[in-house]
Amino acid sequence: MLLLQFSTSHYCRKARLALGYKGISYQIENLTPGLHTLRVKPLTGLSTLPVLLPQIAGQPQAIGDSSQIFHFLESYQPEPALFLPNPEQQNQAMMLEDWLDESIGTATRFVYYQFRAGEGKAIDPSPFSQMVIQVVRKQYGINDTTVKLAQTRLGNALLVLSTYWQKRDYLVGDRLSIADIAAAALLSPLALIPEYLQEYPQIFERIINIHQLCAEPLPPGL
Ligand SMILES: N[C@@H](CCC(=O)N[C@@H](CS)C(=O)NCC(=O)O)C(=O)O
Repeated sequence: MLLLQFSTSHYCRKARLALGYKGISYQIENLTPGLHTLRVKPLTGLSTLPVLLPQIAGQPQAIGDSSQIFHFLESYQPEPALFLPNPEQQNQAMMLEDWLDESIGTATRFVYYQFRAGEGKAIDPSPFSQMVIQVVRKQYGINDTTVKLAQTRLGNALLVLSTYWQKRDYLVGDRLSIADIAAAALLSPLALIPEYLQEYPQIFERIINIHQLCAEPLPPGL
């Protein structure tokens, strides 16, 4: 299998965690932001990464969107399972995954790129990196006002998730699910921001633990 990705994307990390959890071997092709659409749009009709190319006879040519990649992987190789056997719990895990994808992953992006353009500029002050950051900020409408809203949304989410993860090891049910993997991936960029690292140590402990369960190298900052 081949995973088309941006090396730093938290949604691509989400796909890698699932592949790693299932122990599926795969290769990676890192694409250049902007130019990536030329490669990706004809394959999926989308402009986003990750995209998985199974490269297996009888399987789809390309799967776009990390949630669809989860579904494909689960049907392609059911064990170890990403989906929970109890239908009610699986619905809950799917709802959490969707909330993490559509709301929290976006909020993380806003807060992260604000940090990288300001206090965290020293992480990579090169003109190329700063140009990419400015392009991303423009593309997604990242500014002081939208960042403030994202910070509030993220603060609420981190409180809820740390309460869940403090009560038990997994967000839903008694084993790892798509909800845990989505949370571990989509919150991971916050590990570079000292305030989040200090305020929510238990969140980052779980992120580390889930990366270990999925045999995925830890995100920068951890
Ligand atoms: N819902 C999508 C979101 C993926 C996403 O937002 N990917 C970003 C990178 S983090 C992307 O490809 N952005 C480039 C673009 O939109 O052109 C998923 O889960 O795969």
